[in-house]
Amino acid sequence: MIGGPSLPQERRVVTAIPGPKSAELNQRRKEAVSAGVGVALPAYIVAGGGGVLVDADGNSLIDLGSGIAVTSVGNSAPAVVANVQSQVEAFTHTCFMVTPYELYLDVAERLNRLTPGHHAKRTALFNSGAEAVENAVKIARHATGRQAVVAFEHGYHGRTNLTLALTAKNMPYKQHFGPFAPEIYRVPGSYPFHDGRTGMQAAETAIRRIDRELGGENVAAVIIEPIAGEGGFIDPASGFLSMLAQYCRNHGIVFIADEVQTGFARTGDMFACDHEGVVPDMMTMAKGMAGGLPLAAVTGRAEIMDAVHPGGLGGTYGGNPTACAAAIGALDTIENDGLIERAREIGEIFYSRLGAMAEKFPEIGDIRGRGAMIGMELVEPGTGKPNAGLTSALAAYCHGEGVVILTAGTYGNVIRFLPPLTIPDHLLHEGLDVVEAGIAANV
Ligand code: PLZ
Repeated sequence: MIGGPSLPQERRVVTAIPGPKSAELNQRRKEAVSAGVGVALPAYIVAGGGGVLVDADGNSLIDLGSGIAVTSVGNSAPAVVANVQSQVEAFTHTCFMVTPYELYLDVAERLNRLTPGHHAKRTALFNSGAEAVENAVKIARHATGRQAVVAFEHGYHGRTNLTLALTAKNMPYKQHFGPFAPEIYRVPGSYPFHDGRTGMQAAETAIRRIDRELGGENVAAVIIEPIAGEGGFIDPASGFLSMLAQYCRNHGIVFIADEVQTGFARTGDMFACDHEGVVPDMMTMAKGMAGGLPLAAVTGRAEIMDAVHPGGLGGTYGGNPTACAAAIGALDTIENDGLIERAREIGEIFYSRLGAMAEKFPEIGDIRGRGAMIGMELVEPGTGKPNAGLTSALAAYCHGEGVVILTAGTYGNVIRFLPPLTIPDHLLHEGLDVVEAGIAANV
């Protein structure tokens, strides 16, 4: 089946979801795939494009998740497909560390130009968000000669050993997987809905903790997601990030923005840092960069990135030529199709529709985020306690009705919306109609 934007842009439910063919495949999964790999909605996909995913039973689902913020340019975006096709016909792999190729340079130059700040920059390419984060920490430690790394409450940075140490939440990520990498310290971030503090107050608390417990001169890096993703789409109060960045500058600490989830037009800016004009020393990127192919990057100040000895960074597949070709296709699509603007429009639709729902349902405690990265925190009316039960019931309802939505949050009580930026308005509205009916059916 051919996917891409020419797929009919409709929700079409022709069987139970998952239907009989998916159920059969899911049985095979249980017998072949480790039980440790979870699945949110076992509808097996055969095609995707625009704002839909088509499953093995012929259901057409509205995609409000983009495979966790990856297919921002839509599945099988034409420029991604064309670039990948011509690249796989030319050559599929040489290993950049053995015999290099121009596409890697194209991506590096593009990222050096697109990321915030006009200083000299360098880039290194990897395969996954976690691998980018690992390398960012390695580079920061090497460049500063220091060891301590500061991460935040509700932070998420991956599932490898070092990145699990940086990740805050135990279940399901860390449970029984320790011991974790040393020299990682966690401090409170800014969570306006819960802490009620201004950005400056929250930053002062974090900075006091760093000063008191570590001493700024011992810290190699501070790593933060400009909007916490897995932790619950937590948008820090304004001023928080800039004050933290300033503290890092004053103490020679490498300020790393983990834009793996927020990057590449998702938040209505090319990067979430752009919103407040924050210029990080280093940025980690992946997901939305390559239209669905696995590619990740670390871009940072030239003097930090070049501090590492030649041969100190690398990996067999990092910057794979096919993934680089896909990235060029995805970045062209973002720029040529005005997807940054489109993310803002999508955000306006979400805010107006969810705002109207919040008037009716006291269970909607908070609506937050930017652009096409919108979270809805569900609470128990009266007490304001996290309502994880309603959150999972709502997700299950939407899945059954052919709308793919994802949950998030330290307390499991956030519905997060991450539609492809190519989704048409009518599907957004129809998806939100289903969300509204799902809340009404479960309160
Ligand atoms: N940093 C900010 O959001 C990945 C995780 C899904 P990888 N988020 C999705 C899951 O349950 O495993 C993520 C992120 C931020 C780093 C990562 C890690 O990126 O490509 O999954 O390794």
